Amino acid sequence: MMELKIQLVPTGEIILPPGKNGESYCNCCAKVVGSDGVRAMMESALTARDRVGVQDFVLLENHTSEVAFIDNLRKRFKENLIYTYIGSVLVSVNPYKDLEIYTKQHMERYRGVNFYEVSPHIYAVSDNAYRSMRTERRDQCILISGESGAGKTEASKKVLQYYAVTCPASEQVQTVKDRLLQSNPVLEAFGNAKTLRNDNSSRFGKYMDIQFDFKGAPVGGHILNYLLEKSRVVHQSHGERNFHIFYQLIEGGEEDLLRRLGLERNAQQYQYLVKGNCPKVSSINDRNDWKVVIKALSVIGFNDDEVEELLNIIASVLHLGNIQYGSEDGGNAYITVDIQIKYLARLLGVDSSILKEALTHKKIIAKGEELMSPLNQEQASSARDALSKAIYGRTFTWLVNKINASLSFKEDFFSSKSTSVIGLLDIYGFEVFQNNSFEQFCINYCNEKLQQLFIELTLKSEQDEYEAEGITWEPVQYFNNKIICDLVEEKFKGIISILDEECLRPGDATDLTFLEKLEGTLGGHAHFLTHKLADGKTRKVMGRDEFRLLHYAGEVNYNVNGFLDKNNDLLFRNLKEVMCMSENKILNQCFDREELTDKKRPETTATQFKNSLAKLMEILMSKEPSYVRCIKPNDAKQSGRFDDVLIRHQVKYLGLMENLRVRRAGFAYRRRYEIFLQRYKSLCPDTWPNWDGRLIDGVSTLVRHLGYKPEEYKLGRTKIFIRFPKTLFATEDALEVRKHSLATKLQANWKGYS
Ligand code: AD9
Ligand code: MG
Repeated sequence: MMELKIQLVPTGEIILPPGKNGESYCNCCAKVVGSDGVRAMMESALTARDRVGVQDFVLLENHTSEVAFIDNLRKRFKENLIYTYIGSVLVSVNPYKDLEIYTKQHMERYRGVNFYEVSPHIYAVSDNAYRSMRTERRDQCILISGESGAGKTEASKKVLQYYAVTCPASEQVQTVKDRLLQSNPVLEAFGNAKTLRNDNSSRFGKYMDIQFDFKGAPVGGHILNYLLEKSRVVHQSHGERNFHIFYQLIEGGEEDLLRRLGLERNAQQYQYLVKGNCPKVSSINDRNDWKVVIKALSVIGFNDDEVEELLNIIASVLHLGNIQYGSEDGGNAYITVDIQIKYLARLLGVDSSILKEALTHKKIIAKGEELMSPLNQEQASSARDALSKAIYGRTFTWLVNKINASLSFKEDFFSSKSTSVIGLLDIYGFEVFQNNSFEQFCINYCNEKLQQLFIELTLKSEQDEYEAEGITWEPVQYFNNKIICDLVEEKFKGIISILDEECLRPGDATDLTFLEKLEGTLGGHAHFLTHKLADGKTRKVMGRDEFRLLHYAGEVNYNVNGFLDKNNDLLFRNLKEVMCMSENKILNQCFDREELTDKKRPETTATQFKNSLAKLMEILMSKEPSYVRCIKPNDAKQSGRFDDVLIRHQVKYLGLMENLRVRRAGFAYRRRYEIFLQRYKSLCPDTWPNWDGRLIDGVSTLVRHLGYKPEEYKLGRTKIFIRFPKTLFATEDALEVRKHSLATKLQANWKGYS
């Protein structure tokens, strides 16, 4: 006889294979040992665990080791187990292939089931947030972060799908669900594009509230959008594309439609689509996507006229891009060919001669008189591009508003009131390119803010929990990136303030004077560098038109060219006037006449963004957060490739090791009394089959029976806190052994009958 000890992943991810008959028996379960029997069974269990790793990092034996952390992530990734927890935080590694883990059966498996009782999944996070919202009546939010291409947008879609499938639905609710789901392809068509990092990169930030009624049915939604990367409309870097909708229209639009819009079925014909030299992407089927988008627009409630006007605008942007300027002898710009003007006048419903003049002149008001001052070729081109960006950007905002109107909760439509919300945040991820500009600066600043929120909320909530449960705790040291947020956003001294100051300064302000000001004010800051070294020498690796920020996620060099223009985001007055006259109903709503009489200077782009982020932080702080931390496994967008260096970098900057340390610093595991008792009560004769007394007393009796030492656990007000994973492992082992022994007895009895 021999004693065997089985180590299993808690939650029973491993299913033991049946053993065969043999000569000797295990003393704990009377099962066969010696031949293939129990030994094979044990080995299989052990190797399975060794193969798939632990499903919660807090259970790692060596929890301070980054190597062990990445090892665990790799093991699981190789087994297509892309999800792992750090406590309640979900870590997700992009598989870059379709896995069979998002079926309706999978959804059912997670529905109403406790977080730790099933293997980690985005559905578990979704379900947990949903149940917390319902039982605790508290608004929730799911914050999805990670760098570009890590899988945030996909994760947010999975959450939405989960609610659409699992939440109760009446006919009206079904309409809301359909609209919620269909808002995605529409917003992606207009707001996503192929970048070097991601073939479907979100070029705008999105926060979506899903509203639920008291029965837990989704009854409405609301989207907040953040800073669309408008510059992409007129320019793309090599290997990148413009927004998907342009290619979808050209590839998928019916012949009649293209004829009416004056478009050819060839993206190479359009200046705004050729800059990146990348009209086709193997992972994208523009023609199919076009069908999906048109159908989605109708589900959301767009009527035919609205779709027509929307497409007129998209086609107009392409025509605008093809307007070519020549230079007259005096240097004034003129439009070489009139064909685009003709189309534009028709599609936008504007007067062609007024439009033509507005595209070559600037209106100046001097001493109360209006003067038309001619533009040179370069000025005219940038005025044209500014118009294209304004038209596209405002149409995008209109689109979001229109979707919001269709999703808005209609009280008289439903018999109940909307009670609580779950917010979903999917925002552009941290980005570093060869050449980084104003857009990357804003995107990365946004990621700094989200990281700060993560730090504050995870540490704070941990602390709050100990406090609420009356447990003392040792705080853990962590890098607080507030210093970088301040560097960007502080009043007077921050980068945005300095940029605004240069934008407002009349006269000779340029991108380079802005850089000089930055150097003057911020030189010496621990997270800011330029080519100038403190001893007056030059840092060779940096250009004279760059500054470098040492972000929490890594170093990024920003080229200042275009910062002032992009921040000012100016559109000449006469172009605005033409748009206000447009007969296109969408543009009519986008360009308001009041804007022409408003004397106040509009807020700069960066300041608007800063303020909208501050509001977003307030919204998120008011809700109970769940976190999904997405990791990109390689830069080649390939399945099966796990690039250690790239992943180590992400683990570092996402603060996952710190997160784990915090989670482990006090107690590795915590469970509510009722759940703990329910799971393990069979291990103690006093608590099995039922415990009649107070829950805390039942748990206390149980753990004393199991031999827990006082230093191994603490009893809070509603939960047991277990300090070391090995304690929980041992309990899980005992449970497995008991299940195993029961099964063997049953089998023996059954054999006796047969
Ligand atoms: V960005 O910051 O918007 O540039 P995301 O949103 O983090 O980025 P996205 O969700 O778009 O990345 O994922 C990139 C691609 O990875 C997707 O287009 C899919 O092809 C692939 N992906 C991501 N997650 C999954 C998944 N769970 N299963 C299969 C996935 N493929
Ligand atoms: Mg995305």
